[in-house]
Amino acid sequence: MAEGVFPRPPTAPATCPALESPHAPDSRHRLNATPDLLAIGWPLQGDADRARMDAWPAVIAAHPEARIARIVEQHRSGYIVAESVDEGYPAESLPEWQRAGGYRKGEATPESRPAVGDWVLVEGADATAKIVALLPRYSAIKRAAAGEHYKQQLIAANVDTVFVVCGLDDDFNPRRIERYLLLVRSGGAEPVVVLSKADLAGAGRAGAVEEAVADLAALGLEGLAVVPVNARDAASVDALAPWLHPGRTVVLVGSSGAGKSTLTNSLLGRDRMKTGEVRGSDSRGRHTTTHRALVPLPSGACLVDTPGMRELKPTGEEDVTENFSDIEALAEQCRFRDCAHGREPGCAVRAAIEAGTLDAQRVANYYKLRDEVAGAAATLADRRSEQKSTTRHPSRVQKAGRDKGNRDDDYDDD
Ligand SMILES: Nc1nc2c(ncn2[C@@H]2O[C@H](COP(=O)(O)OP(=O)(O)OP(=O)(O)O)[C@@H](O)[C@H]2O)c(=O)[nH]1
Ligand SMILES: [Mg+2]
Ligand SMILES: [Zn+2]
Repeated sequence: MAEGVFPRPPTAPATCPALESPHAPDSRHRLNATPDLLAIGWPLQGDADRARMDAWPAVIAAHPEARIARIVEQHRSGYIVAESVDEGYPAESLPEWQRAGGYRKGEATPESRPAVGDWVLVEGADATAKIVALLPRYSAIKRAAAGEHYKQQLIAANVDTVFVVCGLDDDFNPRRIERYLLLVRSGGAEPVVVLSKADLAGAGRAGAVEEAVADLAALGLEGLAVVPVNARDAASVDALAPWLHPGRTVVLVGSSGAGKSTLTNSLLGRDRMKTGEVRGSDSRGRHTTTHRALVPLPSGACLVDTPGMRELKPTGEEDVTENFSDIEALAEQCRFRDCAHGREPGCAVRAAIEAGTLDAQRVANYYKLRDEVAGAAATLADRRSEQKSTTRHPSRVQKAGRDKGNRDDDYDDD
């Protein structure tokens, strides 16, 4: 558990002022934020925020006794929620969220259970604090969980921006970054590539940072921000300020050892998250961070630190073409509509590769990702139809619930 914040259950369950007048003529009135909620990332009241909170008043009105809180930590054993910067406490979740999540009838799918960043309604205080509802989320960063069975894993909810952290030591790999961007974009958040360890790039060789930035520019992703930093240096991480305004939530993703927790500490101005040395031989991290945690920053933004993950399997809901629109545009110019860009005459994709204007590896990555997404989409469709048709098997479901409790999914896979 993170130092200095938890647990301190609210002794007097102060009703959130936003909920004080459940019969106000305009139910939107109850979405007015308190300073406490604003400090943990409550969306500011701009029109865009209002629109994405459209469905909230109805849920809030259905629980007049409840207080608004945010999930700030997610452990295998359960959730920590907070109602302000310094109040975090364990809260019991709904029984259906405590059962092993799956796609059998009657089970809550993993992605329908709360994750760090979710806004929830809580009733009761101290040991009786209980999450009673989940406010519909406006963005969700997810992947298919590692492992042989199809399962979605929610990395964080209600985030505006995802910092894809990639170390400029042996960690740097444009193909892997491309994968991250696919998952981030389909989750409804803006990706920013943060190239950490800029001070170590190319073992100090001049121009190494610029080369990495150029490699990413070659991905052809218009408007993609790429920010090289030394995560240990507060002045250097200032370059991330444009994404760290009040009311905004940012999640850090990247492999173990990339510097996510180091960055968190530098932005926070103190060492709250534990960090760990990487292996000298291959720069791999040691999975120092083991749970996701939301940290309010002095800038007013919230940052979610996560455990490292290397493998990123698509869930099947991604739109691959959106991320490779340049290749799609070329393919439209091929002579044959069903051109496989192999030996067909008049292939515009192959011509571009031969002319050196398109990277062959990137094309290969595109088709690989497209096939993976298609495979995952087929499995997802199967699971969803199974969930509709199979009858529940009570003994199995109960056993799973007893054994696993409020388990979280596998975090790490590299
Ligand atoms: N020189 C240098 N070292 C860095 C930088 N960022 C991180 N490190 C070091 O890299 C190691 C790993 O950093 P962490 O912040 O623990 O990495 P992490 O991404 O949180 O790793 P996990 O929690 O395992 O996922 C630590 O020894 C950091 O001091 C950087 O920009 N420059
Ligand atoms: Mg960490
Ligand atoms: Zn072709």
